[in-house]
Order: sequence, then C-alpha cells, then structure tokens
Amino acid sequence: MSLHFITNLTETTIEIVCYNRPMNKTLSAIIVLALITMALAISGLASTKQFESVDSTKIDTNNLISVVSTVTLPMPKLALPFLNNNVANNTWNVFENYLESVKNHDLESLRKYSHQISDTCNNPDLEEQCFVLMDNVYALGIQFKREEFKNIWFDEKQIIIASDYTTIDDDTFGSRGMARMIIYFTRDKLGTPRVLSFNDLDGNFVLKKDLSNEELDKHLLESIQDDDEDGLPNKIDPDPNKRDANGDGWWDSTETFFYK
Ligand SMILES: [Ca+2]
Ligand SMILES: [Ca+2]
Repeated sequence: MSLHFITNLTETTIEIVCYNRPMNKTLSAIIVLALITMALAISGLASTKQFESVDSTKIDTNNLISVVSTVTLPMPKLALPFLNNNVANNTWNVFENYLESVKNHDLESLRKYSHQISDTCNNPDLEEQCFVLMDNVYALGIQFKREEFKNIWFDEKQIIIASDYTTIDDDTFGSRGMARMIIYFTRDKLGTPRVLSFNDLDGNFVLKKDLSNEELDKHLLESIQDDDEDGLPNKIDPDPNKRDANGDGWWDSTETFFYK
C-alpha cells in the first residue's frame, strides 16, 4: 500500500487521490492504450513503443525488491538544508507528534497536529472505524525516516518535505517506477505546521513489457518532471510554471488534499 490519503483520515480507509494517477484518468489511459495497441497489432505495426501506467496504490510494497538508483532532479529553488534548519526541525517534530497521536488514538491531540479531521473521526459513533484509520496511518508513517527527507519547499502557508526519487522495480505487476516519499503540511498564521497528507510512493510506475530500462527511465523521468516544484508533475499541473495557479496562496498540489 502506498498512500497520501491517510493523513486525511477520510471516511474510506483508502482514499485514492493519487494526484498523478487519478483513477478515472488512469482507466481512460489504459483503455486508450489498449485500443491503440489493438489497432497497431491489426495493422502489423505492434512494435511501436507504448508505456502503460500502473496504479502505485495497488503495488505491494513487499514486492519492491530492487532500488536501482537515486534520481537527481534539479535542485528545488526553495530548498534549504534539512538538518539544522528551524523550519525543518519544527516540521519533523509536528509529524512525530502527529504519529504519536494516531498511535495513541488521541483525537484531541491529533486535532493540534492534523490540518483536517475526517467525518469518520468527527463522529463519536464511528470511533472504532476511526481507530482503524489511525492504525493504518501509523503503520505507514512510522516507516518514514527523517534522514531520508532531504528536500524541503515552503512559504508562509505550506511546507512540503520529500526524499529524493529512486528508481524501483516492482514484482506485483512487473512494473518499473520512479518514486519518492513526500509529506504535505499547511501552516497557520503563526507558521505552525499541520500534517495535511503523505505518500510513501509518490511518483509514476509503468509496465516493463518488452521495453528497455533506458526507455522506461527516460519516460519516467519526463513524467515526474515538476518545473515549479509544487509537487505536481508538469503534465497534470494547472500551470507548470506557477505553484499557485489561482492566486489564493495554496499551491496547486496542496489544494488537491483539502476536503471539499
Ligand atoms: Ca508542478
Ligand atoms: Ca492555489
């Protein structure tokens, strides 16, 4: 499992809001690819290279056996050294307190460290379900190690921390991907961070099929390119050169995690 959702503690255990692989778009893309492949096969031109996406939320993380290499993207414009930085220290402390709150099923404490609380956890009648959500959040979040979060982007309203991307081979579907760990925070008027969302496999996976690693990696690298460094890849960003396309202060990535 992989999921950004979890910090949202939504009504469903797993809210699939995989931003770069929305389910409807993924399904549409698969259908389109299937049709193209069939058409090419019929016309005897099936050798044309096709990249077929895989939903990383369905990948069994136990099957991620091969971390091939670290992918270095251009340094973020707002990157600061993570260690010995007050914002970074404070941010990680909030994440740890957040995890401690879900571990202890302490909803009152969680309200201090989480940007939003799900309807499930706001409903006393659904306490048991809320605790299950908390347990899932804890199981995922506890895997994160501070030293792996080497990148930070922030302004007065939000903070994103992330690991570098790594190239990963996955045995669940026979796919190859480039993915990273990422945590999103909002900040209140005093600048205090609150956890918004996180994902242990943020990136893109495609079926290997008969494609070479070079071809796959070139495609993957293009697909994760994020010029404005707001967390949303160019291909699905409302404005790939501007973090806050609609000018309300929230970055395009941050906005995708708010409850409507
Ligand atoms: Ca972007
Ligand atoms: Ca915005």
